[in-house]
Amino acid sequence: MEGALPARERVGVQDFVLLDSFTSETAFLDNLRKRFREHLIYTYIGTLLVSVNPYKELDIYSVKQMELYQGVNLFELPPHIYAIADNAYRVMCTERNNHFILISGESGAGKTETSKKILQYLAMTCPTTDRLQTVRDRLLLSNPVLEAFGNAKTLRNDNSSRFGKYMDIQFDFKGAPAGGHILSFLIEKSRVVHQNKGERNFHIFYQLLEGAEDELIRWLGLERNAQKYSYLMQGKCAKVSSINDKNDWKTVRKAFSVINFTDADIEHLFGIIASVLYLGNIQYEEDHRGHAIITDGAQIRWISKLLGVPLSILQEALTHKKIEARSEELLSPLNIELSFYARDAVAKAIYGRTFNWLVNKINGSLANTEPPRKTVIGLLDIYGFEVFETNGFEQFCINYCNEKLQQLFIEMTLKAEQEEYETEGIQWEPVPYFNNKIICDLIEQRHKGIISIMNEECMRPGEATDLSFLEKLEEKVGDHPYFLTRKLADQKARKTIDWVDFRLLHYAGEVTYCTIGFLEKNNDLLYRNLKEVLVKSKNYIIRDCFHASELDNRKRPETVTTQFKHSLASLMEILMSKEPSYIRCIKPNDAKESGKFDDVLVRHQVKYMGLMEHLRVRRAGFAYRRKYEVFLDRYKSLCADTWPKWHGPAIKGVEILMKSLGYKPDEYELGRTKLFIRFPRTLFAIVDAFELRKHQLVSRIQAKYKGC
Ligand code: AD9
Ligand code: MG
Repeated sequence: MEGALPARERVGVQDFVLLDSFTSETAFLDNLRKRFREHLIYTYIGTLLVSVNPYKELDIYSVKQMELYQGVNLFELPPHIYAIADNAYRVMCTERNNHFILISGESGAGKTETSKKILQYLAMTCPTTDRLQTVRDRLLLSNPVLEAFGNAKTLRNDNSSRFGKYMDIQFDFKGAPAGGHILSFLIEKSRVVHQNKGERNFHIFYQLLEGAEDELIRWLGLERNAQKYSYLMQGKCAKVSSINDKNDWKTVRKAFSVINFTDADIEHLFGIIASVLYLGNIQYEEDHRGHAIITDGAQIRWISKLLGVPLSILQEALTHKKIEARSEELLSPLNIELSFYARDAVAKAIYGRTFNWLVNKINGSLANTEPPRKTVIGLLDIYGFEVFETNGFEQFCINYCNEKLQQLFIEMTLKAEQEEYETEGIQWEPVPYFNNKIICDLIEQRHKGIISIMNEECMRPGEATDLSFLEKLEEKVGDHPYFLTRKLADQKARKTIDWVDFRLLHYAGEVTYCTIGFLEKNNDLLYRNLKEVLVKSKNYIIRDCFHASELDNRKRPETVTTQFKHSLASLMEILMSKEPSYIRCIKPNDAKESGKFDDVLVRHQVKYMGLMEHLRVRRAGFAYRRKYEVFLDRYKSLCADTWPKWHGPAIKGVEILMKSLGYKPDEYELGRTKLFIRFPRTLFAIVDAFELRKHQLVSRIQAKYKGC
């Protein structure tokens, strides 16, 4: 616990609400820096937790620490993610409602680490039985598997999540983890065939080559040297000092057995992974007519074996395209460029769909077979906002996703909170804030947004190009204050944008996107004859992933951004129906160095995350609110006048109850339908004692009956 003044000067305050000059950004930053220097990486703003990535192992995640935070009121111990997790868990158990923990921050800020530690905390501290132990292990071990297949080294983060993940941990009525469910969002498939300099493909490829048993490597016909595989060497950095692929392979292998993967599953799964590597090594040459032919048959023979598809048909599909002319189907030979396109498209498609298969398989092993009475804690860990020297379609999707989460945060905290004070008739001085809805609309609005414009261009195959898309953008959203292209920049005498680029002013900063590849990636087409080959594959994972129904030409598949937009919209709905906790992760420097606190970088994040505004609302507002009836029902036993039943109006009963609990009039407000408490610490302390007494009583009764 932090002591009096000298300590406060050294280590700052553990809740920003307690800062003397709480409106000053500099004071906020000073406090964060002071604490960071003392390895105190967590600080509250009320019930929101701010976390600064230490970039080094701290001794604050031990089992002892976990025990310390168990069942303890949020404000009694130094701020910690365990306190947030424990609080969500306890409220879930006592109020029987669903929760989610939103972990946000830019790439490398520490979201994935945080989400893993929270899962560990919940798995370790919740009650369990032998049967549930398996569920617990599966929940924990789903992480290394998904990270192996869905994370990669980028310039921002050596273990960057390249997919979005929302995981529900389901609890039974006793509060024991009884199952789970994972939703994954848009994996960055393009990484399979291309990586920028200094980046890697997904971890699993390197883990397989480094760590797999000789027998498996031989069966797959692979060589251990990553340099041999074109898809692994685009970024020229197969080895990363912070990553131990060999050890990680062992973890993944163990996880597979716990998640109930059979030997056949493993063979088929790695048959696909190896096929991707072979695809990347396929080279073409031109025959005398300018048609592509495959240079060396070795790779394709392996693919044919591992995917269980006839060699000749596969060969044909990788060098031809099927065209439907009237009622006839014709095979038209491809040139070299289009053959490479077809090759990469298969590699991306089989990897992307295998990833989804993996998520489904894990979900199968986490499925809860208990009766339905259960509550959940959802953990959201997505790819963070990112900016590189060149930003493409992938960054556009990732940053759009981050805009949506920022919007959710604003909606559920700043906006909803202030609106509630107004509707409840509580005296309130509005706190202004930047609402990024305007940027979300620019991207996703029907008919007028960037996604709609992109989709329209995708409907004009053969005519539309990335440049015509850019022109349409200029025409339709050119005058939007958060959008800029060179043409428009020229008019404003700013020429820093290239002619193929457009720029968005995101909530987290400006990003210049290069339009090259946007339409192709949005369409995500796979030639029909390639699909036909895959549908007939003897590899059952591939067969599960490619259905014959896709061959029906009349059905136009949804574009990638449309699917993404819909899945984000349903995620928002899922989250909005639950009680939130927030963890805002901050990246202290761009060099991934421990102990370095870059003031400019941190200040920027504090600003764009709306932390100052959040602090202002928290400081002036009320941390706790409940409908009178709910509050009374829950706490009536704490006061003789309201127990066992209160007969008058609920508001009156609450007033009496609050007085009897020793609350002063300025510590709470009575709204139209709800009670608002500024700092509910006293209440929590009393309730904790009350819960403990209740728990002891129940245990005693149970013990008594057990003895009968
Ligand atoms: V991205 O959006 O997926 O690119 P994240 O998930 O925000 O990003 P991640 O959790 O992967 O970042 O953290 C990046 C690295 O910072 C980790 O690999 C660790 O080396 C380091 N890190 C993050 N949090 C902690 C921590 N609490 N303690 C020690 C940490 N190291
Ligand atoms: Mg991550």
